[in-house]
Amino acid sequence: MRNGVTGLAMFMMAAMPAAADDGPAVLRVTGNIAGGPASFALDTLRDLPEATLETSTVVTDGTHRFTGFLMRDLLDRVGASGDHVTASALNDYAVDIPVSDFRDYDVIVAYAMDGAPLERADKGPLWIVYPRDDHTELQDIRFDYRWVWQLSGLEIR
Ligand SMILES: Nc1nc2c(c(=O)[nH]1)N[C@H]1C(S)=C(S)[C@@H](COP(=O)(O)O)O[C@H]1N2
Ligand SMILES: [Mo]
Repeated sequence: MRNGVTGLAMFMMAAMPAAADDGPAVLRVTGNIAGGPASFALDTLRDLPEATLETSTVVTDGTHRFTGFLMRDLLDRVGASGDHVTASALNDYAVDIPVSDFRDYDVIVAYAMDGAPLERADKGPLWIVYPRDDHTELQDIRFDYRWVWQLSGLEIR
């Protein structure tokens, strides 16, 4: 039942542009997705199942608790099919990420750190966060590139 309701909500979420009262669109998903290009407001993304992870990062001191949603949940719910995701940012940074990362690891798209919303000036509003402390192989420059902060676009390819 819960899955049915969530599935319907997510289908509608994918099929419709962000509603005006959900605030401005912060993430655009394009490419090989079932419902066509979609833009999401932060409040809409918060409706995805919440995922948290605690990890250190290469750009902050100590460990932090990140809150967001699993990247694979978003890809599943928009009906993404492809091997790669090009993740792009507000500062025009872009990087190709193999979709296998999101199946092999609980990679999240974070909208909060230590309970506070991520601000644009502080890597937000969305930041791809890998569980780097849980997997030694993720403690590598190859993966550091994929921690896209100020995330604004995903193109499935
Ligand atoms: N939006 C955005 N995300 C980014 C980058 C960037 O320039 N812009 N640099 C990447 C690289 S090369 C690394 S090593 C890590 C840490 O980068 P930083 O030290 O510039 O924060 O973030 C990645 N994510
Ligand atoms: Mo880097």
